[in-house]
Amino acid sequence: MKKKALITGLNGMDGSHLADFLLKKDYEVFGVIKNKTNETLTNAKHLIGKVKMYNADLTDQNSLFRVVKECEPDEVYNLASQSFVGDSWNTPELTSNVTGLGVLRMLETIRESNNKNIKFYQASSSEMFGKMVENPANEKTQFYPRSPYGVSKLYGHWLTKNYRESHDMFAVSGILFNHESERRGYEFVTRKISDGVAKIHLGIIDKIYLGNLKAARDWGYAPDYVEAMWLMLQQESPDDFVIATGIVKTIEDFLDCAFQEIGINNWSKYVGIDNRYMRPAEVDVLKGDYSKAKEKLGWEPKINFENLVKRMVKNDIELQKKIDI
Ligand code: F7E
Repeated sequence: MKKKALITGLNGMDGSHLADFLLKKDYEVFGVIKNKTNETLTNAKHLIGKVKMYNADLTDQNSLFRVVKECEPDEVYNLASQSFVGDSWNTPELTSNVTGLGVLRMLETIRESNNKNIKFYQASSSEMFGKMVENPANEKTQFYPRSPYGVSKLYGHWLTKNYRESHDMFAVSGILFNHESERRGYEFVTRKISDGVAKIHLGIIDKIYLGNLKAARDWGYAPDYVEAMWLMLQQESPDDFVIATGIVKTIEDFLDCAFQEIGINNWSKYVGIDNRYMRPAEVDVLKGDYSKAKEKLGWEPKINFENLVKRMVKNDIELQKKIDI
């Protein structure tokens, strides 16, 4: 019998990559999508006919009960969230409800289901380290979130640990550092840059407006990271893992690399600063130590920073060319 996996946030970057990965592993895949219509299906369009999709929501407990009852999964990957940090100051209550309490609803759904062996993966985030009291951060590093998003993720993280310890559930958290791909949402800085650079290259716009260019992140490639999620659920016992590359680059480094892809070495006249994109409390730097994942899961990142940027810019140039036709 095929193993069954349920993914919340199927239509997101990670959800769609994870579905691709699990289908290759011959899983039967089910996915939760919020407000599912043909128009809202972006990253999951190619999964129509391959993945059974449910219109459900992390803010609606009964919708989750119904989905789990119907698909009877062996593994649940909770990837849905309000994931844009910048917006979490504007919508703190919504963010707490989806990104924080949504985890509680999913855990309760599993706890109340007939199958006591469901394995649960929670998408924790490096944003929980925020101000970084230790650099690089590992699984034992103290948390210091700097946004309503980070605080909500921390609630979900501790709750996952608590359900593991209280109810003997196989519940794990992957503390994933920033990861990007050609499917990244346009509000995130990497996609904003790759899309902007593609448009500058094709003469569609002449400038990109950004916020803090000095911020530094540990950026990996999303398809590499979904493999780590799966590996965590294949272990003998549940445990939490940091997933990162250990390499830190600034937004300026990303700009250097992206503009080089279109033959521009000095991008200063193509980039403007707009204070609207500055955050009330910034996370200056994030760097992860993935040695536990390397040792116990045998996981390592495959695609490096330069390759990641190249892929994103190339993809956006191709996309723009198609739109122009
Ligand atoms: O910002 C700076 C901004 O929005 C990165 C999510 O997946 O990773 C992601 O969160 C940095 C910040 O991602 C712009 O101030 C400058 O320092 O791409 P971002 P994020 O906040 O790191 C973590 C691990 C998650 O869990 C999240 O869900 O870039 N920055 N100028 C800008 N950021 C944006 N968005 N737009 C700008 O114009």
